[in-house]
Amino acid sequence: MKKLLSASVMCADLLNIEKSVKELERAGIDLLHLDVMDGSFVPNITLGFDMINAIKGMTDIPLDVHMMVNTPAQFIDMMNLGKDDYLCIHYEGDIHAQRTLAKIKDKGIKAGLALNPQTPVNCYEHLVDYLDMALIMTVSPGFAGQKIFAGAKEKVAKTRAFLDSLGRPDIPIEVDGNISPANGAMLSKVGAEIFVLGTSSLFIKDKDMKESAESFRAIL
Ligand code: S6P
Ligand code: MG
Repeated sequence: MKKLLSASVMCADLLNIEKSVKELERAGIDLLHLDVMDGSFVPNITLGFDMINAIKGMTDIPLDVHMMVNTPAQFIDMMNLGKDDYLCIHYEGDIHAQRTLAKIKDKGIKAGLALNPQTPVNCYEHLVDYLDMALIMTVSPGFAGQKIFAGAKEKVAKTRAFLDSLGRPDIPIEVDGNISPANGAMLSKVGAEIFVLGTSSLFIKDKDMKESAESFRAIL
């Protein structure tokens, strides 16, 4: 699979969101990463469904929605997502993750399952039939600007080997949190294919986004 860049929209200029999205289009970004936080699963609150639907209406870049919420199933019907969009829930936020993933797929949306740093990769074992993507959190979720956790490289390598052993080399691994060019290159080598770009690589004051995106792509 082609390696994909997913821009973390919570790090963009939210007061000028349309301008920010056009800038990301110009930068050749592949996906727009939209963080939804509920103030309960994580100690922060971010983008809501009206904002997500408004963004969906202003661009052809597919969306990559990351639900950092408890019981995500209740929110699925509130978003206008399509066949090229990803909707990713957290294993830790849903004791009925199987049913929720099945619901996402029944709606024709690509389904993803995210794991916090301490959650073991074998959680994917009985759910691979419902997965279009595996999101490995490389920080504890909730905030931009954090430091990658110590076991991130080993965990991504282990996830790739585990999914391969289940006969699913086609399920891409997304990495999210402190994906700087150096960390991106390190994780690309051990199997990451989708990279969430935030303050560590794309949203840097006085730096051109197109140049940052192109130099990031060059090191993968
Ligand atoms: C936060 C969220 C992430 C951040 C992203 C920011 O937990 O899920 O998607 O927006 O990690 O990137 P950075 O480079 O500031 O860590
Ligand atoms: Mg995220």
